[in-house]
Amino acid sequence: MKIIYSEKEKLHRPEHEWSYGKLLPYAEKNTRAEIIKKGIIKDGMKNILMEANEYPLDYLKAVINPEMVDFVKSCEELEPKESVFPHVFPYRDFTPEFTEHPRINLKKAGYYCFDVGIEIDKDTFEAAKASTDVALTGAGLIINKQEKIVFSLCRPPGHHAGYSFFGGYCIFNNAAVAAHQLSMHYGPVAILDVDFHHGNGTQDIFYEQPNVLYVSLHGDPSQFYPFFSGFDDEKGEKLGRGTNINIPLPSGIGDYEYRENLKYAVKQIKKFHPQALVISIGFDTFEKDPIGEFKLTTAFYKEIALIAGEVGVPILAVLEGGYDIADLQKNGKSFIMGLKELE
Ligand code: OKP
Ligand code: ZN
Repeated sequence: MKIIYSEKEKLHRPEHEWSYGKLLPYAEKNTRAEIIKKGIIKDGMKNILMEANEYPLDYLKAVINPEMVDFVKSCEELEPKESVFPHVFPYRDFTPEFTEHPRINLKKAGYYCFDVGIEIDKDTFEAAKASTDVALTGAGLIINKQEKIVFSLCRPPGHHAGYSFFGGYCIFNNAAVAAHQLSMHYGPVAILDVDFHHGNGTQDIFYEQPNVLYVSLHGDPSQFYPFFSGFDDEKGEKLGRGTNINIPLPSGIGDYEYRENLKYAVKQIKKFHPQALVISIGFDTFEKDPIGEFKLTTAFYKEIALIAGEVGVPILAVLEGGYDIADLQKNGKSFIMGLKELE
């Protein structure tokens, strides 16, 4: 087993996010991945840590709109105090393709942005790219048959970022970029998303793809972010019909109810016969998380790994959310202990 990290991920550190008309401190702290990494060192497991390699941008552009990737990269030229934090969102039926409307001021209008929970500055690209490299390095170890179990400490997270949009703290979809590589080299891949929120970006990227199954357990979108996506009648389209499974859950559920639903999800994944499993792991399902509204306990994260392990294929776990900074290290460790048992 290996745990992948990159020091560069910390570079992206917005100060604020808008939430229901209030300007709040940015909840997605830049130390999130590092906190889990420090726990590994503290527990004497330094030997399983590995720094990420760098991959060409083509790996991202295989599943992300190349124009959006280039736009985020172009933001490296912003002034030190300048940032892209739009409050205008051009509607897509007016501007279906940016190439046809090249006069749009992308740094002002949130053309690629779907919410006000993200801010891009000159350091964002480097950190977001590093986060994707962390996921790709993990996928590489599995593809080359060097490892069967890998945990990529990605941050910023990725599952809200789609083919042509970013938002919800997510810039590039780390899990999707990695899953695509796995599917190219390995055959069918399943993505199990156990973050509190629905991964609308991951769903978007694979919605018409038959070779990647997306299964997500999340707070019911009629009540929780992202509000418009994650309902159980979203099942995939065209060749991807049937390869998208959403399991919306009510607020307040604990280990017991979650376990039942997770077992159901794993059963559906097994029927798909994937050759590899990507887990989008969010710790915002924790009982003390300031954003998520489930009541999972620390010990349960180990169980999540063990239940997912029943699929019986190589696993790439990718970090998504988890905002209770005080307990993130021990929740991360619990999950890692489960992964270790799968080896
Ligand atoms: C990202 B991930 C609370 C507003 C929450 C964004 C939530 C993004 C979650 N002030 N807005 O899925 O953990
Ligand atoms: Zn989340």
